[in-house]
Amino acid sequence: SNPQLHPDIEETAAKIASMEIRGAATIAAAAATALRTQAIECTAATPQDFESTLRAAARRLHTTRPTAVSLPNALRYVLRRMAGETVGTLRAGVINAADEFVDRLDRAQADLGAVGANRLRDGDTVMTHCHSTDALACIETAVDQGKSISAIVKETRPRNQGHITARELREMGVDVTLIVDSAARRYLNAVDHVIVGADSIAADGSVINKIGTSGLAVNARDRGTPVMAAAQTIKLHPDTLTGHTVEIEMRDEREVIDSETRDSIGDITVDNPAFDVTPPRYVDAIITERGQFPPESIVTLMRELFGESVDEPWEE
Ligand code: RUB
Repeated sequence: SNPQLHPDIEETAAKIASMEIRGAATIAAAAATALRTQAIECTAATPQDFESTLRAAARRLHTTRPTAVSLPNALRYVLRRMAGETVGTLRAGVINAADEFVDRLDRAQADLGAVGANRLRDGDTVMTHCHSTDALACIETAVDQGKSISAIVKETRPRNQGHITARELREMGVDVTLIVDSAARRYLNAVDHVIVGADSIAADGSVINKIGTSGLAVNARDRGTPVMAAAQTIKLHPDTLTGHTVEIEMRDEREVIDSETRDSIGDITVDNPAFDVTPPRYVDAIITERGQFPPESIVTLMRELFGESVDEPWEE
């Protein structure tokens, strides 16, 4: 723990780790907002102290969850704009960057929603997995355009984020059917599009998203049902341009079984990976605020946005 850090940093980090704050876009916005608070409240007397406090805050936020690249991309966006000769200009740089980041996030989601909605026709049925604000933006825009949409919503064990999706779709006026994850294949014949979000998109077009996405995509391909991944460009993982793979978060076994069940089963291993990797050949389109892309061509957009080098401005 670092005594200079504002309590909001620790609180935001704890909420991201416990998933009270969750979903790649929401995590990114919360991290940028926490850095903004740190900048406003920072009592550092020198520009050096200010910068190192902000970097320490970013490091703390960075260690919470490893898979959603929107988190480091948010920290990068804000810290790169921390420039100037005085504490005042550094502070203003961080505040403006955080505001701009959150604003761009909102606009990107709205623009992406319009791109994704073009693929949906009146009367279509979609299948969802987990809870993705980018995926929901596509459906909401289609509904706003007057299209009638139905949804088959997978509950998404072990954390049941499908319940959040079911409620939000119902509030949009979508006709919702909730199913257990293992029932997905049975319903795919009646589905026009599988729509998922992403925590990261790799340079080869692989989609890293909630565990179960890859099995769903393989089943959808077998049935001829198109799969779209709604992912604004902060989900593009720049490290993968140089061959890095995306770390898959492993979570606590207590999300899977309670301690009583654990005791009655006895000495076994319980694994709880939070995400998986869907190869590009099972994904029909990646929907971004810059348009829709076949997964194999996403690398061109990544090079344009990130170049080949990725810095880690939170390191000293
Ligand atoms: C959430 C998840 C979502 C993506 C995209 O996982 O996999 O599909 O984060 O969400 P978790 P969004 O619940 O473990 O955070 O489109 O809102 O960024």
